This record gives sequence, C-alpha cells and structure tokens, in this order.
Amino acid sequence: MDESLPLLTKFAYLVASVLFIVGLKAMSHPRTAVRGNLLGVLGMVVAIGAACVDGWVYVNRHPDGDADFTPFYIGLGIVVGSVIGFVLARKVRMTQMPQMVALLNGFGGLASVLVAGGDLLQNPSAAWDGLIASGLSGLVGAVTFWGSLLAYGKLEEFKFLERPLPVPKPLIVNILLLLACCGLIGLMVAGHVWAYLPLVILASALGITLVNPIGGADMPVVIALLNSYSGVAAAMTGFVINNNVLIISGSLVGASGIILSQLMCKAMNRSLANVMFGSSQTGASGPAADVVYAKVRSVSADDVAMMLDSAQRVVVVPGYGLAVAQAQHAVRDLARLLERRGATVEYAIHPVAGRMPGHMNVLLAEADVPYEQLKEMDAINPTLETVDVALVIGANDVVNPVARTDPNSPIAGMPIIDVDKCRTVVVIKRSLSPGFAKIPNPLFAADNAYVYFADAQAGVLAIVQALKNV
Ligand code: TAP
Repeated sequence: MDESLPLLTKFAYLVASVLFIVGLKAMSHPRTAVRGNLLGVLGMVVAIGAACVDGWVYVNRHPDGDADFTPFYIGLGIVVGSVIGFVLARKVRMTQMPQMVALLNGFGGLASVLVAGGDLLQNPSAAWDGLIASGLSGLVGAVTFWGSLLAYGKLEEFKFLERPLPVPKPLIVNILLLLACCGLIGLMVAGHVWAYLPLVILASALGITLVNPIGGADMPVVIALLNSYSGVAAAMTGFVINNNVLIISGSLVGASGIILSQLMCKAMNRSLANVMFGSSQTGASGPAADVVYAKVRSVSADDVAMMLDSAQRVVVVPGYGLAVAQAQHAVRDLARLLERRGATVEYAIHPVAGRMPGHMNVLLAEADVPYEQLKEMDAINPTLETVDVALVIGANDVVNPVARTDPNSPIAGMPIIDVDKCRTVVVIKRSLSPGFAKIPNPLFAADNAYVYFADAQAGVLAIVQALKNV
C-alpha cells in the first residue's frame, strides 16, 4: 500500500495495535480474559476498517494503475468469514478447540501464501527485501497450512492418519527441503519470481514431514508452535504489503505461540527439539492393562459419599472426561455441599489437563468456581499428603504415576498431580479405558484408590444425592 497513508488510517492502525497488546495482556488471567478477548475483537474491527480506507485511498491516488479496490469483494469476504466464524464458534464443542485452533492457524498460513503470491503477481520487480519477505511468507505460510491440516486430522483421529506416513530419514528430508526452499527464495531475489510456486510446493511438503512423526500427548505443543508460525507468516506478509498492524499482530502471535510452546514443553518435562524430532509413540511400553488393573476396587456413589462425609480436606482433580461430560456445574454443587458440611475444597489444575491450555480453568470458571480454589500443580503437589479424599474426575494421564517410574513411557518425565500421595483417591470414569496417551494407569489399582465407574456428571450428581442422605 501507499507509504503516505492518511493520518487517520495511521492512527487507526496504532489504536488497533494497542488494543491487541492490551487485549493479549488481559487474556493472561482468567478474571480479565473475556475483556481481553473483546478488546482483541475491537482491535480487529478497527484494523479492518482502516485497511478498507487504506485501499480506497490507494486506488484513488492511482486511478490509472491496475490496482483494484472492490469494496464489494471485501464486504463479501467479511460477511462470509463472520458467518463461518460465528457458526463454528457456536457449534464446536470446547473439547474440539485444539482442532479449531489448528484450522484457524492453517487458514492464517494460507492467507499469507495467497497475499504474498498476489503481491508478487502485481509487483514482480519488487525490491530484494520485499522479495525475501514474500518468499518467507510463502515458506512459513505453506508449512503452517499443511502442518495444521495434518495436525487437525490427527486430533480428529482420522483412521488413515493413525500411523505416520512412511518417510525415510525424516530429519534429513526436512533439512533438504528447508535448504531447497532457501535456494528458491535466493532465485526469487535474483529476479526469478516463478520460483515462488515451487517454493510453496516444497514448503507444503515440509509442513507435512515436520508434523508427520508427531502424535499423542505432543500434539498440543505442535498446535501452539503452528500458531506461532502463522503469526510469523502474517508478520512477513505485513512487510510484503507494508502494513504495520499486520507486522505487530503477527509478531505478537508469533511470540506468544512460542512462549506457550515452551510452557507446555516444561509442563511435560520435554524440550521443544525433543517434541519436534523425537517421535512420540502412544501406548508403547509397560505391562498390559489386565495385569495393571488386576486389583482395581470398584465403589458406588454411596461409598464415595461415606468417604466424603468424614473428609476435612478434599481436592478435585479435573480432566478431559469432566469436560466431555460437562460435569463442571455438578462438581461445583458437590463442592458447595462439602463446604457447607465444614470441609475445604480445592481444585488441582494440571497445565495440560483436558485438550487445550487453560481448558480446566475455563470449564470451572463457567460454573462460577472461585479462582482462589484453583491451585496450580506445583503449588498443590507438596501439600497432597494432608488431603483426605482426592476426587479424580475424568482425568487419567495427568495423574498417572508411570510418568515418574517408566522412562520408556510416552509420558515419561511429565510432572503429574501426585494424588497417589493423598490418603484416599476416588477415580470417577466410565471404564478402565486409557487416556490420551493410551497407556494403563496403575493409580487405579493402588492400595489407597477406588474407582467409581460412572459418567462424570451422572456420577457426581449421584454422589451429591447420596451425601445429602448421609
Ligand atoms: P486423559 O488422559 O485423556 O483421560 C481422560 C479420561 O476421561 C479417560 O480415561 C476417559 O475414561 C475419561 N472420560 C471420558 N469421558 C468421560 C465421561 N463422560 N465421564 C467420565 N470420564 C470420562 O485426560 P487428562 O488426564 O485430562 O490428560 C490430558 C491428556 O491429553 C494428556 O495426555 C495431555 O498431554 C493430552 N493433551 C492435552 C492438551 C492440553 S493443551 N491440555 C491437548 C491435547 C492433548 P473412560 O472412557 O473410561 O470414561
């Protein structure tokens, strides 16, 4: 776009950038997250409005050029995008959020590829720095698009993606593809803009080979990393079309995505390199489930109510199953009942419980559980020995002691909530099926553990009823 934007447009881009930054900051705490989200939406509205004015001014200043500003198509794009976004946001269940984020990342990457490609068609003889930015947009955008599509398919558990595609020596293939992409960007800078097309094709292959070997519990990290890539691609596209707000917002997404990836790696005791290049196999090691579960003791709602009746300190460990069953309101009711009977109730939150970062916080906030009762894993673990009853509701991997004991397990080294140290553990789940990592959990057969086989919501409601009758 034109260098000399009207002052109003420049100011609007500045306002949008500030709104993004303040919104992002607000999103870092559950209490302010909704406000942060709304500020981000407002920033986006301001940025789109400014971009429209920007386009209109540009075309008016270049009436003889071949640039075309068609408000109709922009309006159509906004309407179609808004409708799809609205429908998806209403339809997609919270447990499908990672898939949705994967798709959003992917489309962000695709948009970068298309915008940079479109700009190349309009300005084939752009300066060298513009050509590098276009090349990087194409490279990172295509990696993001195809990597995200593959991540989506894996999270949706498509049958044909159950096993990684057979790629011999994947690390070497990745390095060769990356070198070839860099070579093609070099060709573009030398004036051969046609190299953009093979660049996008090779980068697409790279996106697939990068994500191909990754699976199981490592997928959330990959999604956060792809989120970061989509930000980098957007920032590059900002340089291509000389749009500051795109550069700033892309950089914010790029930086926050990489920080989130690092935090999640820390929560799983893995390095980013290990997640990306050390292939993770689910359910690969350890004794068979029937051996592990030989001594499981099953209990009823009445039994659990009896245990809770005398408990002074109760800790709830929520997991993915609680989200599936939408049991958050029932759990809150149980907690209030226990509190009225004199017990203290806390919630032990594992950083990767559920299927997305902050999943459990969002669920419990929806049921008005006070934030003060939500305890992070590192804060609550040292105190678990004084807990009378731990209620593990729909959680599995995040309480699996195998992470501490079996170095070959897919969750080896992942810090867990040490509920096995509590006086009594009650696990509420429907069966002895494994969790996300597809490995048996010896906690369920521990001497201090009982399993209440039930759907999380129905089970907790039954316990509430039984407790009222005690
Ligand atoms: P999981 O290990 O996945 O275990 C969930 C358990 O919930 C299952 O064993 C299942 O057993 C039970 N369940 C399912 N539906 C239920 C229902 N309606 N009522 C009661 N129980 C139900 O969950 P987790 O402990 O939260 O661990 C999360 C895992 O997901 C980790 O391995 C993590 O790495 C991975 N992951 C995390 C994220 C993020 S960022 N949070 C994203 C993707 C993956 P039944 O079928 O027997 O009921």
